[in-house]
Amino acid sequence: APRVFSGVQPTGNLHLGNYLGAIRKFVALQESQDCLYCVVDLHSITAQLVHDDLKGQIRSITAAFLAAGIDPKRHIVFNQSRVAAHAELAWIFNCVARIGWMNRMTQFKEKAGKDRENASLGLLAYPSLMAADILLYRATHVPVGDDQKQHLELTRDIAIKFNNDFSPRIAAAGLGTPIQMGEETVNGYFPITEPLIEGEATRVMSLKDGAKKMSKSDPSDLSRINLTDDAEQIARKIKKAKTDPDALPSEVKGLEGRAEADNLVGIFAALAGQSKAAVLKDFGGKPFSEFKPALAELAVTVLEPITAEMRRLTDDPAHIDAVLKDGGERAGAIAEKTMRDVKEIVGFLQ
Ligand code: AQP
Repeated sequence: APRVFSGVQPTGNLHLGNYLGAIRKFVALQESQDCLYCVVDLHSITAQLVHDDLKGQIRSITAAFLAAGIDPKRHIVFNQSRVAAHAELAWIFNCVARIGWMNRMTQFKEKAGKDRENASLGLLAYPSLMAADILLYRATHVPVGDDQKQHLELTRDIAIKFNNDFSPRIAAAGLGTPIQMGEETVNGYFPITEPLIEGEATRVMSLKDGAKKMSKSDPSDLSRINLTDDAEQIARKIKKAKTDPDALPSEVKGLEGRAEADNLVGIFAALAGQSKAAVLKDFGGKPFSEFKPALAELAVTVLEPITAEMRRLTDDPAHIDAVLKDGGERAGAIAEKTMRDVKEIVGFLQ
């Protein structure tokens, strides 16, 4: 059966990129799918070990999930470290994945920087833990931003290698199910997960540099719109966003080579639920001095109710903690069954 899994790291203020690229899609998918949404706290200590207020960050991401409209009763909302099987399956996947696969990850190269020898082993193994997050629930679909595409390919590689290497054992244990691999159907244990990277805002760029993605860790707060920003801050950041001096083009083709313009039009389109072409139909030929206030107004209209609800929820940490505890218990029950199967397949005594 189809199942959706996705995670967000509790590493700082959520921004518009996280919202449009991920969280908003989580909300849309819950109407038709069985979903697990996870605050991936184990991932958050890979790049930086010590955090000032990790508990507060975990609660804040959970509040954003709920404020955006995720229903924790119909679906599962939990924090990763509560279900020990994530780390357990990640260990097995560390032995499935090859070091070469990890060394090729662009996120590792970017986050490790020049001093690669000094990056944590966890940062290198990050995609293996991510594969465990997804495959522990045998999730078939993962909504993410474009930056996670390579990691999801690696999740598929891990599932394929596990299914192949253990193929006779999977069959002997009677644990094989038909797995769709492109045109082919094979017998395996783990599904070959499909990334869901669609729409006009799969990669929201920095407001200060159209070549860099909007990111929590950018030192300039003007580079991003945080989900905690108020109307005035949002308007100011959009006003100060980098652009070129030309008017907006009337066709999408005209955005080529104009990264900043393309980004702002893409943000408008995603917020309005329109295509870029439709946005340019309205704004083609108009200067940024006209487009920017309209974008600011739209951003405030969409984000303000979420921000207000997030604030209300974070004032009641006991409620958030109860949601995470309940979600953790339900996730744990699914995970336990998978780990029993995996231990049987690998051949551990249990
Ligand atoms: N700029 C973005 N545009 C679209 N989607 C994005 N995502 C992140 N940035 C953008 C998506 O948000 C989800 C959660 O991300 P995460 O917190 O798990 O990891 P991240 O990609 O490392 O987020 P940041 O904000 O960029 O943090 P730093 O600065 O630490 O690198 C994912 O689905 C991601 O694709």
